[in-house]
Amino acid sequence: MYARRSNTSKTKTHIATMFCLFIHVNLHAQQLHQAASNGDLPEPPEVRRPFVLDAVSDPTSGKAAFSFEGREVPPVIRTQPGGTIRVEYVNRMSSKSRELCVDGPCTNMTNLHFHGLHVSPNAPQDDVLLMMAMPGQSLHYVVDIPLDQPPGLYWYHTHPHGESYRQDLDGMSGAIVIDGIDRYVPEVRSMKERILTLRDAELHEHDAESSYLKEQVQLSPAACGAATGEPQRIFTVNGVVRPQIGIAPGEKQFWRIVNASPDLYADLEIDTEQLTVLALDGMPLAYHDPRRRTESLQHVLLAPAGRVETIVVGPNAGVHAALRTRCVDTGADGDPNPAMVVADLRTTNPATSHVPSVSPSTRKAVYKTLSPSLVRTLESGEPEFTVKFTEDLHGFYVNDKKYSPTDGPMITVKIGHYAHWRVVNNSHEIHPFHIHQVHFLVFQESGKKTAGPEWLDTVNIAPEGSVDLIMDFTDPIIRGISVLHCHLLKHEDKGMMAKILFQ
Ligand SMILES: [Cu+2]
Repeated sequence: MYARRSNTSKTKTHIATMFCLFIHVNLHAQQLHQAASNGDLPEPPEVRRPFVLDAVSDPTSGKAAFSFEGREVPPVIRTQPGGTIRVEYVNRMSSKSRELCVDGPCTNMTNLHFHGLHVSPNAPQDDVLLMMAMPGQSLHYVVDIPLDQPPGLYWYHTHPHGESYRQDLDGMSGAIVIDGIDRYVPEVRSMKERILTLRDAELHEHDAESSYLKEQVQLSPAACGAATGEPQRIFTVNGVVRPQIGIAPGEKQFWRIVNASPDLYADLEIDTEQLTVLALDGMPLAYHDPRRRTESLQHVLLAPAGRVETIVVGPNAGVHAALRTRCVDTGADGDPNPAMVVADLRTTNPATSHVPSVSPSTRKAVYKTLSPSLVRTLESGEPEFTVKFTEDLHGFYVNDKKYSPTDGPMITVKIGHYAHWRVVNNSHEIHPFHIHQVHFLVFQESGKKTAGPEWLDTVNIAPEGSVDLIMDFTDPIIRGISVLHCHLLKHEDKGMMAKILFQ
């Protein structure tokens, strides 16, 4: 049962005295500057043309970062179906890292993954296996977006096996918007659009600043699920701890939220309203069902890498509302994932708002409906392939195999069909399953039909649980060698990944 969490008068006092807080860990001087003193959500720069993205080692913290046009602020990449993303990715990181990766000091090799896009896994496109830049080297990406790419929110992040976790935790990620979601839900055309990229601030035990951060986000001290130990992270939004998001009473805004954390789950809700969801993992709900344009949801679980695109209505004047994450039970062997405040909604006058609106598109919507009889046949048949996630003290495994870069493909699939797959979690913690270049329909969780089957590219699997999926292997553009893996990136770095050949 939903219960409002905030005590209004107490929260008001809290906000009045609250000043915007930045963190040293993931903090970059320009972001500090950009957000200035009012705590407003910073708007990241956007890029539509070919651009240069530098990987740098921050001179103060030694942490890895993206640098764009001289500032350590990752841009939002924008294009449309049929467009091309051109990035010259230059590795200017130090060859002597001050940071630790899973196998010792990081080597600072790096590359890019374009998460969720239905594009080629071959160079110079979404290739995370052979495209790799050591410090001093560059990569030239030319990624062709197909005309039938579902318009929505995707993201890019680095994907060097063994070092993904550290780089992603340091903030090497950014949003990608494929324009045209208004073809499915025209009413968003008049709305202000906000892009919220959730990343992490690290907490340290017995540290005054960490205590302060925990207070700022009202980190719930109540026990949360079966995980033990102290919380290690809180969320930031566009690089800021608990920013304020301006919205007028009754105003409708279009929020596009990506969970770019390498290991925190976000179970998002807003105190005062239901979320009017248009898309999950970049996929408009209407893409597979033209009659289903939006869905009203009380809360939405975003595994690491997950996205939600939702209409938010400004609360009445004087009513405080926050965007929060609920506690997520990660299982007995999982990491604590407590409830906290992610951002506050701040009442503004719409006339003073400079946030841009959704740009209208002129093309017609593309739909991809599956016949109910095909779905029934796939669902009732035995799985064509089962992925099993396990872990022990020595590592993390897919089908009892720890990933090695020299491996051949674990599985070959013929392009041109839909396939029933099962992913089984034989461990005592949750794992998010992700496969590159493919969306799948989640129709069964731990043997039970899901209440609302959803098309996703990253799905959570409960401890000792399973999911049954209909994989969309129909698109010839994805031919080549790619990967599937757990999107808790520390698990991926420690072996929970496998190659797949799309043939
Ligand atoms: Cu995992």
